[in-house]
Amino acid sequence: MYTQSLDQAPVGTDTNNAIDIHQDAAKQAAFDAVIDADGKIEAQDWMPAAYRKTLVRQISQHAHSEVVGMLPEGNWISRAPSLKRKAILLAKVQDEAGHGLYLYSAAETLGTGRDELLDALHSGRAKYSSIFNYPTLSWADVGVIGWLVDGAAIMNQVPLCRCSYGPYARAMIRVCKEESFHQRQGFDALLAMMQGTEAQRAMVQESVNRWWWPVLMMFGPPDADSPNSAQGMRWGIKRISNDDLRQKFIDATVAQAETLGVTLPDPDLTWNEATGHYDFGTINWQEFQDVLAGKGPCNTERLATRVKAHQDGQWVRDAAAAYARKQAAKQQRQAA
Ligand code: BYC
Repeated sequence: MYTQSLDQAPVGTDTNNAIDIHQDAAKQAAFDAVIDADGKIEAQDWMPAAYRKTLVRQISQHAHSEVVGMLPEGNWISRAPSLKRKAILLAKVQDEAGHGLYLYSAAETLGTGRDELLDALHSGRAKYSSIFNYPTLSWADVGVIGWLVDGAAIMNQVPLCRCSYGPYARAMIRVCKEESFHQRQGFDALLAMMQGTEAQRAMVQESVNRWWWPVLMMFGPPDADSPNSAQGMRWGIKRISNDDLRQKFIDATVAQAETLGVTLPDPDLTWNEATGHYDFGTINWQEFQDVLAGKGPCNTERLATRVKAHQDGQWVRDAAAAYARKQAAKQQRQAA
C-alpha cells in the first residue's frame, strides 16, 4: 500500500538479488561514472544494493525525524501566547508534516513501502533525530527549536540539495526553503522575548542552556566515530562531514546569540585566530548514545504518542482504501 516505487522490483526480490549478487560490472561502472561526474542517480537507474540501503536508511530516518519533530512543538499550539504566534506555529508544524510526506515519498522511490517504513519507526527499529527526545518545558523552547534546531537542520540539509540521489535532492530544495522560514520565526519569537521583561529574558536563557548541547549532537558522532560517513561521502550522499557541519553551525550561531543577548552555555567557546573558527568544549557523547539507545528524557513518550496517532488514523486509511475500491469498481463498470 502507498508505494510510489515506479517500476522498481522491491529490494529482496529474485531479480534484484540476482543483480546484486553478480554486481554487473558494466552497470557498476556506469553508476560510478555518474557519481564521479557529480551527476544524479534516478529511481529507475541501476544502483548498488548498499547505495539503495543507505539511502532508505537515511531518508526514512529523516522522514521519521520530521514527523516525530512535530510533537515537541505541537505541545505548545494550544498554549501559544498570541493568535499571531499560534498561527505561525500551526503553519510550521504543518510544514514538518509536509516534509515527512515528501521524504517518505522519496524513500518509496527506492522500492520500500511506507507501511514498512512506519512499522520500523513504530516498533522502535528505526532511528529519528536524537533532538526530539528532549522536552519542551516553556514557550521559549518553541523559539529555541526554531532558531537552533531548525538552524542546525538547515546547515545539515542545504548540502543534501546536492545529494547524488535525484528524488532526495529535489525534495530537500523545498524543505530547506521552509526550514529557513522556521529558523527566522524562531529567532523573531526569541527577539521579542529578549526585548520584554526580565522574566522573559531568563526564560530564553534557561531554554538555550538546555538545548545548546543536544543541538550540537544533531550533526551526528565525530567523524572519527561515524561508521557511515566515508562511504556516504564517496557516493555523494553526504557532502560535508558531521564535524565540519557542526563547526560551521557554531561559527554562524555565535554572532546570532550576541544579537539576541543570550549566552551560549560553553565556557570554552572562544574565537581561534589561527584556525578562523570558534573552539568549543567537549560534547557529552555518552548522553547522545543513551538517547539513541532509547534512554533519553522523552523517547518512550514520543514513540507512544506516534503509535497512538497512527492507530487513531486507521479509520482514515480504511476510508481512503474503501473509496479507492469504490472508484475502481465504478470505472470498471463504466468501461464494461
Ligand atoms: N540522531 O555514521 P553516522 C529536522 C545515527 S529533522 C539520531 O554519522 P550518517 C526538524 C546514524 O543514523 C532533522 N541518530 O550516520 C524536524 C547512525 O546510525 P545507523 C533530521 C543519529 O547517516 C522537525 C549512527 O548514528 N535530519 O531538522 O552518515 C522540526 C552513526 O552516525 C544522529 C536528518 O535526518 C542523530 N542526531 O550521518 C524541526 C538529515 N546522528 O543508521 C527540525 C539527514 C547520527 O547506522 N541525515 N545518528 O543505525 C543525515 O544527514 C545523516 O543521516 C546524519 C548522520 C548526519 C544525521
